Amino acid sequence: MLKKKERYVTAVVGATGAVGNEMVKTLETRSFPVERLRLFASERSEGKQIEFRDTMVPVETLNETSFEGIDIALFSAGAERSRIWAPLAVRSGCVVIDNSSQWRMDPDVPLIVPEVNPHDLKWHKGIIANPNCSTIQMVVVLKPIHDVARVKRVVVTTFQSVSGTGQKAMDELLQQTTDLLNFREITCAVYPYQIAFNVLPHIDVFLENGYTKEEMKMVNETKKIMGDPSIRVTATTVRVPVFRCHSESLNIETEKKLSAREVRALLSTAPGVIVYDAPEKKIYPIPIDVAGTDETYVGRIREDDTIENGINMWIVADNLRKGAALNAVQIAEKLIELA
Ligand code: NAP
Ligand code: 12T
Repeated sequence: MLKKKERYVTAVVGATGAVGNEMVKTLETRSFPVERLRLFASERSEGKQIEFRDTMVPVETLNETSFEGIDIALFSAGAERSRIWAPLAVRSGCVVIDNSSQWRMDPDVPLIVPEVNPHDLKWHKGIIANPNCSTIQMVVVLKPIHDVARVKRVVVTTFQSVSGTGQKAMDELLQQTTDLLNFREITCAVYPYQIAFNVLPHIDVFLENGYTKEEMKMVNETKKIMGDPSIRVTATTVRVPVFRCHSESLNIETEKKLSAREVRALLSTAPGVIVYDAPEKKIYPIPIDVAGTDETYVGRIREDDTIENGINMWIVADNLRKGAALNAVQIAEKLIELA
């Protein structure tokens, strides 16, 4: 329960990681009302400092008293750390916005995308979950369509960048690429196979049903965020040798018929969405253009005439921003608005 204040003592847990680093930048660029910034990471980062608003902030390690006096903590240090430390932070009077998969499907934890279900913030009990990156960009686009035409089923295939896995995966893609171009042997540590010049139909771990955990996050999180368990989603999630931005091919079946033109009009006024769709001018979203932006870009909007009411589209968003850091900061901004 956040109390209204002028400024908030704000923490980033996992501040040295790919997402945490983006969180610090996002707090700065959005002029978030930070009273004091506290940064946490593992013992490996002891002694490090990170720049925030022209000052160097030391990186601390976590202990039982770390969260005393902190109003808002953005967690991005893995599910295990969130499982252990988020409840403790809440007991210290802190509101936790958690980027890991630990609490997302917990019925006591709201799973929030501010453009889609800000109303669910009302029932939080201290922890608020940030959805999976691939799910966030998809629901931002599905919501306005669902509101007018009811989405019955979605078939999604993702093309996910390595930054989704973290800093080590970005290093691995760069290292493998330079090694291959210099005729050197490569090593695989983060991914099971070479990721440079390759494509892997495997994100997160495989489950009993033959799907990956990433695919099932898209299925289950979409229903929870949209507040409609009847929406059927089937996903194939694929890792591609791209540093930043996830792309997705969506096939959407609606109850009510929508033309491609109507979908284009609908999405062009939707919050957080930019329609970038003029195939005759070779205009469609691509990761290198979308990297560093805040919106979900939509192109290739066209009717699927193999089913009654079907639409195909291609969407791209920056997974470290809207897929992670930005969405978390937007949740914090909404909380402040409601405080
Ligand atoms: P990353 O680059 O590997 O960074 C991990 C961060 O966690 C680092 O700051 C690391 O600190 C810290 N950490 C590790 N062990 C710790 C410990 N014992 N105590 C405190 N801090 C510890 O990974 P990332 O890509 O930023 O992802 C981090 C988290 O965000 C994961 O939970 C991931 O699932 C989640 N995530 C969510 C989305 C999403 O879909 N919304 C997208 C990407 C990631 P050191 O530098 O000291 O090791
Ligand atoms: N394995 O937060 O590897 O559920 O791209 C996000 C991204 C888990 C998550 C990835 C992952 C998550 C990845």
